Amino acid sequence: MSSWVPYLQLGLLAVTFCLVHAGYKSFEGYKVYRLGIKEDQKDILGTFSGRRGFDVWAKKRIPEPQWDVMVSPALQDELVPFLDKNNISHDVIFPDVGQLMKAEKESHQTVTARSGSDLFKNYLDFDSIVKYLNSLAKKYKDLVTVDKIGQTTEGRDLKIIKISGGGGGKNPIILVDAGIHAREWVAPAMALYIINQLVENSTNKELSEKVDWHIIPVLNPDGYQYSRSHDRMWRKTRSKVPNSKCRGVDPNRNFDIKWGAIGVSKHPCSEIYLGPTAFSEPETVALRDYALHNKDRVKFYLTIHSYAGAFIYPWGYTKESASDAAEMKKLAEAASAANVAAGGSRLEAGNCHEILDDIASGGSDDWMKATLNLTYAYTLEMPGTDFTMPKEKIAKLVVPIFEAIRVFGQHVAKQYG
Ligand code: 0X9
Ligand code: ZN
Repeated sequence: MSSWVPYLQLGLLAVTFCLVHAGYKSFEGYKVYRLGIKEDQKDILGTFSGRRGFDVWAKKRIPEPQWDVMVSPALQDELVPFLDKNNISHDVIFPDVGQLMKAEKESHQTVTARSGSDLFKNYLDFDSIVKYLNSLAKKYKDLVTVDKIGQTTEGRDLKIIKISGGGGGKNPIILVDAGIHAREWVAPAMALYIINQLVENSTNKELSEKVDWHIIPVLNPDGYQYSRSHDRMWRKTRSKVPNSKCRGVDPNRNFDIKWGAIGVSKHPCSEIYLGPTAFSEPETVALRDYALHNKDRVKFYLTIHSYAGAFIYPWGYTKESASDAAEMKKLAEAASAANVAAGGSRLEAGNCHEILDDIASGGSDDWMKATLNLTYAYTLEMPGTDFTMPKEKIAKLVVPIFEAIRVFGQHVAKQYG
């Protein structure tokens, strides 16, 4: 056998390996720490926020103030002694994010939904989601319309599904979006289940008789697809940022409500980069214009995220609650109770500071409430332990939460219908 054959074999092996793993960020050696943060320690840790390799996955105030932070191998050696020196408690909750990603990737195959029940067995890619919406429009012509509200940076259509069982275009609108943050995959799954139940389950017919539901199941499809193909932890849009090698803007820091005031980063490489200007992103512009266009009819706004397990209401840019917070809290508690009664885990209800122990300006919830003068604007943070919720658990989560959504629908019908 000639001596170059083993090299050729090795080369082929390397090419195969590269093709299989081409461009998919491995996250090998990345760890997730759960930090116990006291009020006076937040500023100290501020020096790390916005740095490359320091990615806050979630903050929670209840039961104890805590931050879940993914840290790159390079930063771990710097961070751990820093935490010890400043008496900040830290537990490793995921010792190797690479393993987490691998396990998830193996279990998620791209699927095309053929029927309603396929929907919740996996996380659908954006094309399959659009196909499902179009199939509903074709099958339920009197109930469903599918439209586009704009186009993303990469040229994808931003799809909206409108579900209306009456009212001749005059009913109050419940406006729902999901997937503004790319990696929060269970959020579009929740939106799809809401759509499925409103359209395909005839026992829910009355929910769309006095109320129209306008739902954008994936508000950031460029990011969503990128998180499926390249970087599972991608959060932002995929726009080019002037004078930076990093891409993307956090769309939930990009709305023109106290834009840039707090809880944002001006660094384009940060996960919470606010963008070069307010409404710099085609995705936030599309939602803004759609809402303004329907200003008189939109009475309720819900934006779906993960994974703090709560209903959050404005304001998000200050520790203060909106003046009508009592109404928002009461309704959210009723919705939460319905979820629990159906077997779901408790969803807390409170303002951003109360729930997340954190505030941030430029969010869609605050903008909607202030601009459309709404009483009800909520962020639903789906429950979970991280972004890689096993696909087998989707149904167990979304089915009871639909009962919370039902409470919202019934309330809007009663109050505005
Ligand atoms: O920080 C956010 O954008 C949301 N949490 S997440 O972990 N999904 O990123 C919370 C948004 C709460 N609302 C405002 N801050 N306006
Ligand atoms: Zn989010």
